[in-house]
Amino acid sequence: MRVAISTSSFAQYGREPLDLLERAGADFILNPHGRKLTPDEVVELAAGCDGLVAGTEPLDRSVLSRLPNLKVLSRCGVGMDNVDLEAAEELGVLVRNTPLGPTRAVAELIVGLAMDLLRQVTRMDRELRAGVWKKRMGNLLQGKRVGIIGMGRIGVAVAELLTPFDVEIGYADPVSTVPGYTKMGMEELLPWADIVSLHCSRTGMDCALLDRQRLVSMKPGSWLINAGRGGLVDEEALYDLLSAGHLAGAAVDCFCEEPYQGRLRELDSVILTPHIGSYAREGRVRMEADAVSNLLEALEKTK
Ligand code: 8YV
Repeated sequence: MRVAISTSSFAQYGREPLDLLERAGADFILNPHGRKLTPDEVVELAAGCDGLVAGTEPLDRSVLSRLPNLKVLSRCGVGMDNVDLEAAEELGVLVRNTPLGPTRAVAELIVGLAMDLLRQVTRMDRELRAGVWKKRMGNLLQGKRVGIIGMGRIGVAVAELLTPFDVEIGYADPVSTVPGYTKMGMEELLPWADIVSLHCSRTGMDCALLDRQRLVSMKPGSWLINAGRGGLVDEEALYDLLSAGHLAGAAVDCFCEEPYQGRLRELDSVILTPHIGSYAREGRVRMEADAVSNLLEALEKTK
């Protein structure tokens, strides 16, 4: 049995997932580039493999159809927007993901980013290193209205972690209803919230969920956090609204194009991180072990 691991970093904080593969008698090959692979690189890496432990690289029909031996695609992560699920089904490839590992890691990151935005920690750190000693006035999290878009596992974890800060929590979700928090439509939530945080998938969306019009409808002086998915936010419109001061700040962890090279890097009111929502060691180790167990369990089914 041959397994390719295309996710950009794997087993760096514990050998457990590789031990699991070895014990199952699998030959495995790791992503040699340490970055997100291109479609051709995925095909090259996974040629002849029965299983793939995948990251966020594109796994569309053109890639999957060039991997005729592939039986199982196991995402090391929760988001499935990079996988063409229809093509996988048609091609007889079983698909799995790891919904539990990233939850707490992303939720804790959101709390940190919210605090950082409100107190401008990263901005003053940058200034101080550049020789500028300037005390910027911040804001309290207490009393703020937090609007969560997408109230799945991660959205709920964010709401639970923020509740002790004495904030008001509203959420928009087309499917879930979660008792204890105020459900509202997106058009109502955006002008209402002081802080908006995105926790939904991009699957099935052709354009940004927060397009220019919706970003304009956000409350003046509010903050946006996107550690959900790149492409949920129109990055050009976000740049314009931050530059114009309509939005006070934004924290962006996921981008349309990764690695991100765009203009948001010019703005002091933005915190930028390289898609590290799930990069808390404890959660990551669990995700990797889950991804391998899911892969082995599914491969067993195909026998
Ligand atoms: C990446 C994520 O998948 O869970 C997700 O959907 O975006 C991240 O956890 C992961 O870092 C890639 O291996």
